[in-house]
Amino acid sequence: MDDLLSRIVGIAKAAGRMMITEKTVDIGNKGTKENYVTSTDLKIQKFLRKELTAALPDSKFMGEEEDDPDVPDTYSADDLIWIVDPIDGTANYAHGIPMSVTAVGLVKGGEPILGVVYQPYLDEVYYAEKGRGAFCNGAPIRVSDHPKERGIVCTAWSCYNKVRAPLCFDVSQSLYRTCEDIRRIGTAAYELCLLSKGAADLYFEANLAPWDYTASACILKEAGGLIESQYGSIRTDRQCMIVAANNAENLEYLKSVVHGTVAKHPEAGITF
Ligand code: LIP
Repeated sequence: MDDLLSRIVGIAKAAGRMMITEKTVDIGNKGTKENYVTSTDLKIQKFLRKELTAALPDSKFMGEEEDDPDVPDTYSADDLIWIVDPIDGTANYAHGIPMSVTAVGLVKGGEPILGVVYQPYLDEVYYAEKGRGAFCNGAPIRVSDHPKERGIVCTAWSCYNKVRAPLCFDVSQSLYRTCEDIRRIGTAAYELCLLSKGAADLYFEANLAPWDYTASACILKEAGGLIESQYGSIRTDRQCMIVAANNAENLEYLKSVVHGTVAKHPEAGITF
């Protein structure tokens, strides 16, 4: 692990530990009742912005809880941009379910080149740099070789935009007939790390923000997994539908199910 990655792992762990150490947490909502933001989100994000931009002085910062979280037009493709979710799984955190992570991704030219995801309740830190492998707590990790019939599917049902819920439930029903089982864990960043270590095998979500998947996309690719969006490759400058799998055969199967189901749900507003 080189000095920069080691420093970022330390920063992500210090940030994630705040989920456990914060004793007074103010819980608010943004947009819908399902979309929480807490005082801990804001505290972690402030800490990450300070520490990450200090680690790479010329870098830019995009965090979920920024006033204007989208990538500002002033960011050029060559910029190094931190794409950060201070708490991924905020609803779990707000409800006292010990399943949320801090996710830190770094992109250059729109491509993830570094990813760190820390799950403080299990003290698990997943990390990768482009071209240098993926790890969990220092041990190399790799996707499974499970066929789809043994596949554990991680997914969600669009709780922030329930117009898309029928699409999501139909995708789940189709996958459930073939795959082994389904898990809805509530943090995309962590679920994609489960694929990276071979504990899960396929992933679908109708709409995610770049901070939900950027860090984990780097980790998953380095672990031998595949991740795409409706645009083909994932985009880090806009929200995406995300499909991911442990191998090409299972990704093609997943895409065939998703594409066929999307065609039956024009109300979801997803186009390829
Ligand atoms: C969450 C995702 C999760 C998704 C939720 C939400 P947040 O991110 O990680 O997979 O189903 O709707 O988007 O809002 O907790 O950072």
